[in-house]
Amino acid sequence: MTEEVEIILSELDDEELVQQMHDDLYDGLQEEIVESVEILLSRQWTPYDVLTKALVEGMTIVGIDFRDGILFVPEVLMAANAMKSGMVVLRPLLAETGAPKVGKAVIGTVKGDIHDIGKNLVSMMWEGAGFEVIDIGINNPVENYLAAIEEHKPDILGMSALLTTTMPYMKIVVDTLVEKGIRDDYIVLVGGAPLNEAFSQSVGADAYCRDAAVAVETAKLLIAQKQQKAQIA
Ligand code: B1M
Repeated sequence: MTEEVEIILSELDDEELVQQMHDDLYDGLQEEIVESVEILLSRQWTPYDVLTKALVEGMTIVGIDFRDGILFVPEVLMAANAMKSGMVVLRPLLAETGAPKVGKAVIGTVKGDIHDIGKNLVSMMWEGAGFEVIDIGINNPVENYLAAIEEHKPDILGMSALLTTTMPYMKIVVDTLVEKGIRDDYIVLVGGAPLNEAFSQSVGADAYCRDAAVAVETAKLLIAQKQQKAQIA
């Protein structure tokens, strides 16, 4: 008979703890993930490093095994929920910059698509970089985007799609903005694992953001360019 050894998370060194977090994420263990996130933060890890090195890397492993048919939807959902619990701890820390607001963004996952982990990361990173972010959630028809931009008057409209079947919906949103004559009022940024730069151009977006860090850089850059143009005009 094999004896189960209880792991004391706080006794693991950083490398072992991150490895354990990847395993705990894989097993969907929310409490353990929250505890480990707190331990790393108490060891002076930056919230960004905890997010990218422990949580995002762990979720990448889950993604690979989902693709390969080793994990199925219920397990992936549990992993996603564990990741979200960790993000609850990190969110206020990433947002805590005290910097003046550099711009406003509306972001949402497109119609037919309920993936939101990547979008939530982008929201958090934007908030952390000093943006005011209005997150309209998942499964958004064009009407939701229109209502949100009408209400909040953002600089940026961000769209996320994780499925090859839902990514074309981004074109419907951009085309609707064009039809209404308001396309140029917004910087349109798109992202999600199946997208690329060529796709972004084909739907008429301003830029494709490979990941949350790129989403921050791109948003800052395009807002600065827009402000420069406005000054010249
Ligand atoms: Co889904 N799923 N899923 N899934 N799922 C994928 C996307 C898939 C690639 C898995 C696979 O087969 N390998 C595959 C899509 C295949 C395809 O279209 N080619 C797939 C499938 C098929 C499905 C279902 C159809 C499965 C089924 O029911 N048979 C179903 C669809 C449901 C629907 O949406 N209608 C489904 C369901 C689910 C769950 C509900 C179980 C769960 C989602 C839970 C949730 O989000 N709350 C889930 C998950 C978790 C995944 C994987 C495993 C992980 C996605 C993720 O969170 N990645 C995914 C496999 C994978 O991508 N490796 C998969 C981590 C996240 C940090 O990365 O989302 O890429 P990502 O975001 C990045 C960048 O892309 C970028 O920045 C983020 C941070 O760096 N980014 C943006 C994203 N959005 C952005 C927006 C921006 C800017 C940057 O705006 C400016």
